Amino acid sequence: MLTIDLNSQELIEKAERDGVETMYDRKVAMKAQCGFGLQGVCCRICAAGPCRITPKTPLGLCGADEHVIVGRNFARMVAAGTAAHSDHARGIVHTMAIASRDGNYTIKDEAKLKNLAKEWGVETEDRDIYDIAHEVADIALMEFGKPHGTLKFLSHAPYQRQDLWKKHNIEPRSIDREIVTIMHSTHMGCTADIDSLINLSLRTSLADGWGGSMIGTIFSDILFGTPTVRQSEANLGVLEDNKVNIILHGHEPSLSEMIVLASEDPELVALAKEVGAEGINLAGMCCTGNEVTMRHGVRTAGDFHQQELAIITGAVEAMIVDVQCIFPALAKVSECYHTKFITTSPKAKISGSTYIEFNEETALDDAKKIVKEAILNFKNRDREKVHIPQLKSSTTVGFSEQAIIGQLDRVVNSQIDQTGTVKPLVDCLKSGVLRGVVGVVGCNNARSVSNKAHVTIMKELIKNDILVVTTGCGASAAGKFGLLNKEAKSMASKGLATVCELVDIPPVIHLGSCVDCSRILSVVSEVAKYLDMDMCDIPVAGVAPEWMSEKAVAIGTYVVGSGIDTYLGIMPPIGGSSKTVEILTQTLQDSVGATFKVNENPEELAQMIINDIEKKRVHFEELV
Ligand code: XCC
Ligand code: SF4
Repeated sequence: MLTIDLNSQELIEKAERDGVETMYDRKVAMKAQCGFGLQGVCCRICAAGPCRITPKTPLGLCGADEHVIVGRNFARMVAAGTAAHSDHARGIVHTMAIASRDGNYTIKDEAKLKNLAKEWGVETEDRDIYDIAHEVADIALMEFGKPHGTLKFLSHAPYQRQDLWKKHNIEPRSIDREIVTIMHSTHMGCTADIDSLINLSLRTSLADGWGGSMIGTIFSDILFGTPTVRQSEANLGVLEDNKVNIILHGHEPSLSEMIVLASEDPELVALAKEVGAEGINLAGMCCTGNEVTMRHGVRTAGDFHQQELAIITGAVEAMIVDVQCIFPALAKVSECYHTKFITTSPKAKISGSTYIEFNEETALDDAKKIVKEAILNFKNRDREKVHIPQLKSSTTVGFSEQAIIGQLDRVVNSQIDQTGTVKPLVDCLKSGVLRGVVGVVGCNNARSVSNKAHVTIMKELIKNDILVVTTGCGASAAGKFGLLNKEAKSMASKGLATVCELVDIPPVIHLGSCVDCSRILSVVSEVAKYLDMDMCDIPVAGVAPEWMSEKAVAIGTYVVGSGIDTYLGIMPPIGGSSKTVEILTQTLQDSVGATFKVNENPEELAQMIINDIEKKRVHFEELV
């Protein structure tokens, strides 16, 4: 089986009939993957190589052994992932720096901005909110390259965690600097010590979680609004036969927010009617999909593995992308249908696409131009080629940290006078009604069956009184399979189902896009601080059942660096170095209080998590 998603199965068959190649065909054609690559023991860092480690050639030409080679490759994955999240965040901060009262971008969450301004010592009294915004943005931009000190958001962690980071010299300085340090240290002839390579990886990844990603989340909330709870739907069944279908794919909300605005423009709506459509239907994909469903209820078309399939429905007028997780293959697939594949970012130009550059300065005009392209393409839709699969599920989305606390307040503020805290969540954890909270996040990976591990693991966890929070393509999977629906509490065990009933939440909570994994850090940190514990003492865990991207490696590493055990359903390319495996899966327990655990069998992985949460509870219950 290739995927457990029935819509996907239908469209894979349609692709075959249409003679269109997809990732699933390439997966079959690729057959065996490179063993050296899988083990991480191929080094291409200098042009004397590639050097590949085998029993007969245990050293590269420079004498680097398998630990050095694997460690350097791992560190570079962390650096690339951190760069991607953080450069996305930088874009958002630059956008905030040009926000203005009568411009395209305004400040939507003034309270959050003022809180941050106060935290950073920016004057707020009697000041125009936009002056505050610009000063705060300037300070944030310095976080990327400031010459002195460490990252400001480290102070959001419990003091025990901050002390630990200091003790192990993994407090990130500025974001870009950590990335550069890894690129330098992994250059030919630099760091050749596996412990140091892992330490560098930890420090850089923490610059992602408590730096780039956290800035991305907080600044997006300030600019575009902190998500609130709302209803939506997920899966390719959200595409509509009689409307102009536009898919928003990629990551940065600065583009998608403008497309949402443009799609409501009366002139463009009228134009859509003129060309014979009933209106404009936006649908999201990957993390952009998560951003717009969280803030606007825009329905989710699908996840990473459905990007080609969406076009294969024959019903998509435009696939609009910015950066990250975009298959170059979309150019070729869209040629087989009428779909316009529109790239917009100078950071991700793709040959064969229609490039319409999106500039923050001219954002709304650019967005209108893009939406217009889509509308004008409606007439080219070939009715013969259209097949929209029917399945979709209803979802409840929009759980920012504030929305979660708001939801908790609604239930308990009648009993206690202390609102605005995580106390109810803490009480549920203390009493054991909830055994723990687990973040199930990340991509789809062609090495496994699409969505199977996500769905299996989420279902197992909620059957065992474990509340699941989710982001990224994991969240899309949850949405598609009905797990983000409040009715899904019927799949949960008694304790969790009661909590869901009382707090009026689904058993799997959608926290947003992948940069929003920082929301998970924030919630766990608040719980820990409430209890005066470190984050590693709380019965929580992170899981990336089907991860594939370098960004996921950065996330997994900062989650471990934050004291939260991380479970992977796909083995990272480290198997060729026993020392790397040992450090990541065992030794880190002594330094950061958490490790990675890997099992490619989803049922077994779920059981491991459940057992480990119970073990963590023993220690936790002693402490509370
Ligand atoms: Fe990409 Fe963010 Fe992975 Fe999905 S989950 S495949 S990284 S879109 Ni982030
Ligand atoms: Fe080979 Fe060393 Fe060059 Fe890597 S850095 S390619 S191991 S010589």
